[in-house]
Amino acid sequence: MLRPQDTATREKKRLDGIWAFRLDAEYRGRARSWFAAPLPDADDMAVPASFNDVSADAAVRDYVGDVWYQRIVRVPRGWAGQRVVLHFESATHRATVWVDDHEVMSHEGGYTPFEADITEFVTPGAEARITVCVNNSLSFQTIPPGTIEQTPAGPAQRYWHDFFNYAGLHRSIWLTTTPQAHLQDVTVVTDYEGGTGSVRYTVESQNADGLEVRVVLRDASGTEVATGSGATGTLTVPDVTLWQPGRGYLYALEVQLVAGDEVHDSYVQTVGIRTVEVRGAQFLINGEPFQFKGFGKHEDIPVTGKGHDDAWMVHDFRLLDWIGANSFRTSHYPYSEDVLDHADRHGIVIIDETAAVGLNMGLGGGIFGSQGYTTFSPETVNDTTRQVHAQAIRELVARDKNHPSVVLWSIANEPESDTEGAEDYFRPLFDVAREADPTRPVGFVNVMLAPYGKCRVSQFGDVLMLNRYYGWYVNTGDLANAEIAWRAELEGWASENKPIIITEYGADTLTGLHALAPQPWDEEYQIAYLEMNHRVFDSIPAVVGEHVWNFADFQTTPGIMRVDGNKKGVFTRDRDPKSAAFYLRRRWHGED
Ligand code: BDP
Repeated sequence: MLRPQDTATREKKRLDGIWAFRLDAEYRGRARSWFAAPLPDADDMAVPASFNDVSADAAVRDYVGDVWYQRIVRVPRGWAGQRVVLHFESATHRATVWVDDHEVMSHEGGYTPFEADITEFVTPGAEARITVCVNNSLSFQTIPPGTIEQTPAGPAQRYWHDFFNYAGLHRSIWLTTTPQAHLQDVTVVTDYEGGTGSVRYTVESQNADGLEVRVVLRDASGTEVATGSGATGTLTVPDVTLWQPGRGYLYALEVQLVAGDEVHDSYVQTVGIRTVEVRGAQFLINGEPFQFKGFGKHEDIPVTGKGHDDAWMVHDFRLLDWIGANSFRTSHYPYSEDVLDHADRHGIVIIDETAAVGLNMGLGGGIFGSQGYTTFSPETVNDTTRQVHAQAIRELVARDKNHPSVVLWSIANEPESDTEGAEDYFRPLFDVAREADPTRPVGFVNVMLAPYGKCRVSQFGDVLMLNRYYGWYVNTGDLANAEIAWRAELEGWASENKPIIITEYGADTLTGLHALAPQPWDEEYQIAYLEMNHRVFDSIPAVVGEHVWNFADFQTTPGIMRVDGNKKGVFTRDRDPKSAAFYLRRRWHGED
């Protein structure tokens, strides 16, 4: 699938704005064909946004079930003869879409795009009614998983991930055209030898019998540097300028479907020429050891929730630059494609993660409410879940394979990984990822419940990604013992001769809380905690990365361990710096 684009042969129209919206707690909409007429008793809702916090009603915030969105769109009259496509960048967690009375598509999974050819259902120049039924419930067969429990007060959604289950239409929706004969997909793989780069490309097209593929590669100034023809080929780029961390140099590959001089379709794929390789305990980008400095992030902002917002995105990247970060992980789901494009342009390195988070019934148990479930079993996370998970991996790779910023796939965050069930579940999923993309390393994020010597899944990864909270969830407030225990565990992992990225370490911190004797939750403790971790990392060469948890405070489900959300941010939810931000800035800019 190609992201909508304006080119010489394609047009797009953004459908963001105010849509009609309503809840459907009794699941009546389908039976009553709400798609067939103006949505009854509708309210206004902003798109893109999570619907939860836009409303002033707690019942909307915590709502679980079907919600409906609808709007009228006029199809541009100039689109006659074109193929008209309706494209959703995402719908969380699943959606069914109608154009007037016709059901045109359904999609499972909240963070990847989907589209349908709706040419036969629309008339250029005329209006069409677009209706979307979005459902946000989670079950053991969804990614991420959850379950709806029957409680005395009624059904209640439970899930095991530590961020609020924001839902709705989080990203742009497009009405877009392609010619009838059109390009369908482009894949690029880059390499270089000395000063000469290479771009191997593969193009898929449809209804293109008798047409040929022609490609032109231009550098950032627009100068043509290579041309080619045929659906696959390799372009040679003399005097290559590499895409590098901190310097997101991009070429543009124009792909055309042609008959002689006549251009039938045209699409522009940006290309960053770089290599990624794991060698021993090193993570190499362009043959140079790369040290990840940055954060686990979230798509999470006030009011809009997980809705994409350009201003907040640009601001976040400025803050990354200010603090000296060179990378982040898309914890715990695929982020907006705008974020990946921005990272490509700015040379920010990304660990790209699926939404497989919370496959672990061991977390949040104990006195905080024993889960009473077995993680991997026929009744819980099972073969069907694994198929959904495999599809999520394939869709992530299909969407993000051409982004030079993406250097590593993370197929899950903190799943149970110390059992036979976990080993059986994950082994084939690593194969799925490698088959989808043989060019990038693959890993998963290990949880502290499966420490060195106990984990049965890390054997499959090219890289070890560890989340550890010594000095926070264990050895709470006791940094001296935390340091001893942490170093001992990490030395064990280092013996595996794989690169280690610490994908999470962090301490909840209430901005404005200070103390002479640092204690958990105050700003001084956050700094002391980070300093302790850094002493450990700096003493172990196999540690090639540190991603603090989290870039900013974020919303979660309520709980006695959360105060208006998770407070492990180095910035507040409004992006004000905590004291730790200045400490990290010194470390990451090499001033300490
Ligand atoms: C880890 C999770 C992350 C949580 C974090 C925390 O990967 O999503 O938010 O811990 O507890 O378990 O702050």
